[in-house]
Amino acid sequence: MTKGNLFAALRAAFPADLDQVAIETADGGAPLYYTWRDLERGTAMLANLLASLKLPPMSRIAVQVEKSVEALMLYLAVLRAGHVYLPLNTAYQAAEIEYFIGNAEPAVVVCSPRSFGWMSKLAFKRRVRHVFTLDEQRGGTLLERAAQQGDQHQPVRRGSDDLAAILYTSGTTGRSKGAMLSHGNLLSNALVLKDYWGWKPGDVLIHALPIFHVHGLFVASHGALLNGSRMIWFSRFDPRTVAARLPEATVFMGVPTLYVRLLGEPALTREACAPMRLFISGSAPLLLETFTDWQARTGHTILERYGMSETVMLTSNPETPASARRGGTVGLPLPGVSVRVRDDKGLPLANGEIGGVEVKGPNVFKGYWRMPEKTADEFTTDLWFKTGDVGRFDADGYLTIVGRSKDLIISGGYNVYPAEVEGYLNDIPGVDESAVIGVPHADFGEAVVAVIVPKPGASLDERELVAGLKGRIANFKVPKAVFIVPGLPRNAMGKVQKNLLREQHKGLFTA
Ligand code: MLC
Ligand code: AMP
Repeated sequence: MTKGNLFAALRAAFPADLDQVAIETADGGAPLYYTWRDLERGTAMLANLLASLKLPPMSRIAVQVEKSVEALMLYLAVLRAGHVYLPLNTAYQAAEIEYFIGNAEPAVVVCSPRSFGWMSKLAFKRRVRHVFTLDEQRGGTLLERAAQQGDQHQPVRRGSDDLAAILYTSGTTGRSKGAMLSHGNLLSNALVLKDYWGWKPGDVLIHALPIFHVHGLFVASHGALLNGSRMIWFSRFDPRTVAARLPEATVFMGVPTLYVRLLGEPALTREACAPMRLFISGSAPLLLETFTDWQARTGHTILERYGMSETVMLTSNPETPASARRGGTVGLPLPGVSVRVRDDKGLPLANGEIGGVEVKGPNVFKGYWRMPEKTADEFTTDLWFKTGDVGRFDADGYLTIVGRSKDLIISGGYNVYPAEVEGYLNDIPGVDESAVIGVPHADFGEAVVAVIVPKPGASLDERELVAGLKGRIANFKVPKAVFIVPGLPRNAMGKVQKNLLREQHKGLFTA
């Protein structure tokens, strides 16, 4: 079953009655209803457009567009046509995009019409032959061209090891790495989750996450598609409108920030949540406080699971019984996925002991795009992937993530690598050095904070520093606070003691 094109497996799960509604938009204004037949025809036309371009097999199709049902169809069409999908966060700025295009060498770029000027310039410079546009209102050249194509298309044959998508994840040092995920990686994980989370006939998913990362693109979309389930589709998360639609849904997936914001919504009541079957959280640690507040307020126990771009989902709390879901833990390894905890020397640790989390299984990616050395660094000699997360198992096999060995901040479910932000800060005239840290934040979980040392004689202004970064890097990486200091604390080896800075600033955003 895990053999072959992922699109074909998703298509096989469409309901027999293709005229049922598959996706309903819910952003205010008149809703749009997309039937399963619309998905079938729309993805065929887009796949035919890609086929008409006569691209080499498994070309990369890089996409930076606002969330829309057509953007989801584009993803499915890329799979259907046998090419490789490369989604890009809409927050990324030109300098960040230039790197991805240079590294991935896509054959096609799809961007929003308002980015076409700069995007086409840098794409053509990198010899990308085709740049299309797509906006949230079904406008742009992509759909104009697809409208001229036939609506029948035979999915291209693909093996389970063939690449389906490349997801860029930042590196602890240096540049982002493209995690290569195969059709088999994605399908095996989707099938396991369908079973493990007990997807049922009649389930309805509220889809309110972005579709350029694992959570919204794979876990949520594949889950609904593979179950032939209707989606209520929000192009952006708004707690008020999402809470208003809960009575019509059965499954919701969110990063912890979404749960925190929903708890601030008076319409989130036990009655509103009565038809709901499952609330799933992941991408960042869910505070125990949010877990228990949610239980008290809605009567539902959030199911927390753990995953990453390189491995899709690794562990999950059980769907049934709800009482087996343990707050503060990420649950048990998924069926077919092996997870172990080892110490720095690679020795296995007993339950209760804290060490590096490693994983093996059909979900684990094929390596980093054109970076064999980096790939080798991230695997043990016996070929387990080192997640960079630190955790412990308890006696019942539940995993708790207690920290990260990678210097990573997760803010509202987005990853920020301090080294990357420090690099941009250090390039600003007058900056001698900088230390970027994550501190607790009531809404985003963690917030990015920068501590900066000016060059002798230079005068720096916090607001100008922030303004200088905006437009150069994605907004979620821009520090929420900046401190200018005469020097950074260092240990005897000369290493910056970020733990002291974290301690000093830990109360900034939690009051
Ligand atoms: C927006 N901002 C953020 C931010 N999102 N800053 C830090 N962290 C974030 N996550 C910026 C905005 O640009 C704005 O800046 C200011 O913060 C306030 O924005 P907002 O209006 O409050 O943000 P909003 O647009 O509502 O977005 C918040 C959010 C969004 C939580 C809805 O960040 C989001 O959708 N997060 C989900 C991310 C996700 O899907 N992760 C899954 C990764 S997959 P300014 O300067 O304009 O004021 C993965 C694997 C796995 O990790 O296990 O799933
Ligand atoms: P990404 O590279 O964007 O896929 O982010 C993956 C990282 O998110 C993991 O390595 C973890 O550090 C973190 N993560 C995902 N889910 C959880 C969770 N439930 N609890 C704690 N951390 C998580």
